[in-house]
Amino acid sequence: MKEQIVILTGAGISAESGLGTFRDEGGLWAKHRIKDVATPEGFMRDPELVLGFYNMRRAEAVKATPNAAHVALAALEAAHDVLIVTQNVDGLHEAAGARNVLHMHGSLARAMCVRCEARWDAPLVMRVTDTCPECGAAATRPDIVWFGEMPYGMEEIDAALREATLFASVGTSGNVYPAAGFVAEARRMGVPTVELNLEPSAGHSMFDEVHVGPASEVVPKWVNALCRS
Ligand code: BV8
Repeated sequence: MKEQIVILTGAGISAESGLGTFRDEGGLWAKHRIKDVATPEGFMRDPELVLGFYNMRRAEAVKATPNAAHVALAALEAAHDVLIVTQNVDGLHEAAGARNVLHMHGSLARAMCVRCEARWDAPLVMRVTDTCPECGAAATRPDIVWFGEMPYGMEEIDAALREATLFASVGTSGNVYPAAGFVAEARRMGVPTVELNLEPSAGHSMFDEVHVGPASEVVPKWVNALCRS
């Protein structure tokens, strides 16, 4: 049977590709304070610090390669209608061949203008002196959704959840809203829910099924079972 699957992914799916997660031991939020590097206020206070943080992550992301979990989710598109809603700002889902990917928290590959809100492909290294290609203002920033900012695609995500026959959550701690609330929304609409994570997340009890283990192992197994059903 062709499923309509909405798959939320988080930093855990990219961990085995060598990209840091946020809340694991030694994660990004152990080395940087969220309010300094992932809020608009932090950017206004010290744009160089914030651009440096994202330049470092962009340099790592361009060197990373998709792992078996990204590849398996991309393969799922051949057999089912899939929307990958990723909280991640790396491009590993697309690099693995996935076509229907929604970056709800933006992307390291994109930049935007604070003044005119134009968006374009980000240079590898962003500098405070960079100017907007549209309006010329020296007011560029990463096209990343920071805390307190509205995530992208919320209407599209709500519509996809309403049509879904299955909701899966892969590699996320379930700490950050509104993403962390999608499982409750799916349940309210009677959509079956499954979590695939290295360890049960904060919201694991909300899921009908929980597969515990590294994404590169549990995700291909889950995809194979789905494609056999
Ligand atoms: C908004 C930017 C409103 C890019 C990110 C109190 C209650 C409820 C909500 C709030 C509240 N106070 C404030 C809020 C709102 C806030 C929020 O939820 N805060 C939390 C901390 C309480 N949310 C917001 O501000 C959001 N916006 O609410 O806007 C609004 C409304 C109208 C108009 C305007 C505004 C915006 C949130 C987006 C922030 N940006 N990222 C970047 O720098 O990357 S958040 C960042 O953390 C990520 O993007 C991601 O979304 C989030 C969670 O990270 P995870 O992906 O889950 O990673 P984490 O490290 O936490 O977990 C990794 C998991 O992987 C673990 O479970 C681990 O076990 C697992 N794992 C590890 N290795 C593996 C593995 N799994 C499998 N295999 C492995 N190998």
